[in-house]
Amino acid sequence: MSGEISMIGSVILALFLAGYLGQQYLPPPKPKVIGLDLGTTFCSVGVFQAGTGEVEVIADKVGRKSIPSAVSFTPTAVLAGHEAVDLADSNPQNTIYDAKRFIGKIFEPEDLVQESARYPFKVINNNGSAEFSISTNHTFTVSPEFIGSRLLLKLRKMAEQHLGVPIQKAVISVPAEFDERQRNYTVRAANIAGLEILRVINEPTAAAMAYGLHKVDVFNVLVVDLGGGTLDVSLLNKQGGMFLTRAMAGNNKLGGQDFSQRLFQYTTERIRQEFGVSPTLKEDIHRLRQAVEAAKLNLTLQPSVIIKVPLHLNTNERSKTPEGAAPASVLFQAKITRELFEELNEDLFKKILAPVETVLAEGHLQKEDVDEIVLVGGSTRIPRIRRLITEYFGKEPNTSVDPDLAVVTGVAIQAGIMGGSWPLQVSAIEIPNRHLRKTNFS
Ligand SMILES: *[C@@H]1O[C@H](CO)[C@@H](O)[C@H](O)[C@H]1NC(C)=O
Ligand SMILES: *[C@@H]1O[C@H](CO)[C@@H](O)[C@H](O)[C@H]1NC(C)=O
Ligand SMILES: *[C@@H]1O[C@H](CO)[C@@H](O)[C@H](O)[C@H]1NC(C)=O
Ligand SMILES: *[C@@H]1O[C@H](CO)[C@@H](O)[C@H](O)[C@H]1NC(C)=O
Ligand SMILES: CC(=O)N[C@H]1CO[C@H](CO)[C@@H](O)[C@@H]1O
Repeated sequence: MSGEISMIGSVILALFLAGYLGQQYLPPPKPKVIGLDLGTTFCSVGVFQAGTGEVEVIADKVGRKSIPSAVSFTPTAVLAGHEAVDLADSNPQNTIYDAKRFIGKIFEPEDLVQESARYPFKVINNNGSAEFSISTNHTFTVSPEFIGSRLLLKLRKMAEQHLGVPIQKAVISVPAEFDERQRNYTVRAANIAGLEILRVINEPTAAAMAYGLHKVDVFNVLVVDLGGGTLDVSLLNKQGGMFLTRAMAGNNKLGGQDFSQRLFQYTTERIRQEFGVSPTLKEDIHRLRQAVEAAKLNLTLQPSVIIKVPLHLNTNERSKTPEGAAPASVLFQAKITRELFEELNEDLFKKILAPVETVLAEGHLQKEDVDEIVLVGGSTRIPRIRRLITEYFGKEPNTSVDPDLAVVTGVAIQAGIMGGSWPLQVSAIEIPNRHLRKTNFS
């Protein structure tokens, strides 16, 4: 009898030991909370991997770490991300982008009319809120938060596929200037996508966290976010583990598009000088714009690029020939140096400093008081812009994290904290600042 008991005891002990050892060697638990960056033009999802202690930004099947913030409606499907962009040309009225500019916002009727004039899709006014009118085989309206939900659902699916577990919880970022209503509607978008939002954090705070600034001894952090179309500058104060947004300023008409436009104007002028006419065919202009965009990106890494674009120009002699004559095919070639690109944009680049000075003045700080400068947004890759900021502050900004993924990286760290897979001492909390207003230069 006692032998039996001791045998049972040994079995229990063995099981206990096996469990203990197993726990030591078992893979770390899968992340349960995802971090979401619902951007105006691109969205991303990331997770904090407890095993490696690193953030993983989740890629799609072809390795792309962000999806365009576009949703397209067809009679049979609702597509989000790249699939939606593929339809933008053939289905422009039913392909919605920039929905974040409308989410949770109450508009004056005339402002909404002005906003909607910029888009190929129909924006309608529902008692001050924007809605989008869709016409497939029937006509209906959708809200900005519904558009957001389709993007978030896509990101959730990407995460579930990658992690192999269902996901129901998330942390999401919003612009610091979002008011309570805009935050609520962003949360609603996530709820429609079947996600519970554990915390909403400001994008600049997330960017600061991507650099681990919640863990180190810094006090004043300046975040410069320069994207495709807008500049946002935020001054953060860190007290203990808490971030407070002290001041915000920006320019909602300054970004990468404007820098490309300057180069585009320069190349069309060169074409006019060389061939006597400017390109007018839609396809020519499209090809030239693509070449200019590629050149802009290349000039970040290389001192010069050669632009080569085949064009079909209606040159002077040709326009006198009888109707039906094909336009002349020419090859436009030009060498573009980084110096030229910088000269073309110097006045625009300098505009970045105005909101920087404003937030410093509003925060009653000298530029020497700024402990760390964080750069976010694709346009902060431009070497001249980095130099401008370095020279202004007399110190290097923090740039080691991909500026397009800094926000999602920080949100994923916060998601890791909320999911409990992060050592306890570092929990970043944000103090809401309800009285803050953003100064806009534009
Ligand atoms: C639209 O087309 C889809 C697919 O062909 C069909 O399922 C749906 O019932 C149609 N809706 C209307 C209102 O005709
Ligand atoms: C329209 O909005 C106002 C406030 O924004 C609200 O008081 C009113 O009830 C709304 N009307 C309808 C029909 O929803
Ligand atoms: C936002 O949501 C909270 C919680 O649901 C609610 O108490 C608050 O009134 C909402 N605020 C606005 C402006 O919609
Ligand atoms: C940009 O650089 C890549 C390789 O670095 C090259 O393949 C591409 O042709 C370049 N584009 C232009 C417009 O020069
Ligand atoms: C220029 C630079 O890299 N500065 C700082 C970036 O952020 C880290 C904190 O994680 C600092 O230690 C670096 O010095």
